[in-house]
Amino acid sequence: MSDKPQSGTTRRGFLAASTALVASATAARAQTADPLITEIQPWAQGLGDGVDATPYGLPIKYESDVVRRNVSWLTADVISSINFTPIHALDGTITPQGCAFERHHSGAIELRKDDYRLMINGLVDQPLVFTYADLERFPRVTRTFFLECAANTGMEWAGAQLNGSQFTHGMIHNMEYTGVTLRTLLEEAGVKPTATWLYVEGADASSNGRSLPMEKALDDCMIAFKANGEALRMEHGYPVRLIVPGWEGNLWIKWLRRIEATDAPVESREETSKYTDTMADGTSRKWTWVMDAKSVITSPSPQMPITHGHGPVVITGLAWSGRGAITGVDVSVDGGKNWKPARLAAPGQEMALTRFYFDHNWQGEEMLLQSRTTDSTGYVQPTKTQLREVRGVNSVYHNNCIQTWWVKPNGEAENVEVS
Ligand SMILES: Nc1nc2c(c(=O)[nH]1)N[C@H]1C(S)=C(S)[C@@H](COP(=O)(O)O)O[C@H]1N2
Ligand SMILES: [Mo]
Repeated sequence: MSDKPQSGTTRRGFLAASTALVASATAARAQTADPLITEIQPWAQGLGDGVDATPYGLPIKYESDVVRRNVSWLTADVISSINFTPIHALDGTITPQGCAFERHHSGAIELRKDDYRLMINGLVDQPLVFTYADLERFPRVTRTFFLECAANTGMEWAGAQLNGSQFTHGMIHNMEYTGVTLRTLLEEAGVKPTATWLYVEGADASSNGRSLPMEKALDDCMIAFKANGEALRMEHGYPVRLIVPGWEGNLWIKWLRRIEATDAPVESREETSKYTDTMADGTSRKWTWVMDAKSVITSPSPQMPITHGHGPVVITGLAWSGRGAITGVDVSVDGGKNWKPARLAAPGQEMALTRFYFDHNWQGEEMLLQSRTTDSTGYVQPTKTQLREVRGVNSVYHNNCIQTWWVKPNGEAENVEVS
């Protein structure tokens, strides 16, 4: 990053002018007399913890605010509820399991590997029951995917509502999954040609039973038993969950217990009525499984104000598409009037989160920060106005519109809408 002062301003002059702000105008300090450098600090005057202090490490106490949070008024209780990933405070693309959002219909259950069974029945040559140990013996794959709840950003349809990217966009996580392809197991059972659908359900009381088209099941679905290299956490479906890349989270059955091959969707057993999209004309559409391209600036944002004063600021965020890979992200600092391309931290991966960075020189002016992504199908993320023209304001699910953060001269940010 450039260390040069803005043209027309000397560094010294600029520093003097920005007395209200704590930090310097550049990304590094000129002072070498800092006591944190010149004096021996307490942590260098004794010994640290031994290697056995924490057999399984947790984040250091100074990071204790980087946690999942829920919004108490959103659901009646915490059993059938949802919380949010602290995406505002994370970087990179992998979501640590310990702060990856949870959505349960009847609570998270404790299921031992020894008690785990997965049944495949219905239109198959041979109904089968797999133990956990059986699953470990099939050829294995490892792939990274995002999971987004269809309700993510759902509170924002009628107006800017929640103050923080954690709450507006945090019903998402992105993990590296290890397991077996669903195709491998379906072939093992010998799925009949007449089987065009699967009915998939979990071992929890809600079962979260869902119908899944066979085409998708054979294409890229997985049965996962590891996430980010370790066992799934209880809240994410330990010991085994279904992975449905690019499709809405409710199909990703946790504590997966049964897969029934059928020749039609099993509507009567589903909560289909819950997962429909209200349109502007009052009609509803259902089975909108794919998550369209979407992006959000995670910092600066309401929970991540600019506290370091004028000068270089790293604007960063996440982009994803259920239809393919992210090919680009543009950032606007003026509410969508002008756009400039952001840097992708790495080339977009299919159906996985992509991190973007936009290096900006901020001189304390108000900003209306927006990001707009494009995916490999050529689809461009819509504005809120464009989305409302089609979907109205009475929807809950599938809100993938461009988000605006208003950054004020003092560095604080607020969730707003621009017309
Ligand atoms: N068995 C079971 N699977 C389930 C659910 C559930 O309540 N029970 N909730 C679904 C919904 S609506 C979502 S968004 C995702 C959330 O996954 P997570 O808790 O790992 O974030 O799990 C899905 N799978
Ligand atoms: Mo969901």
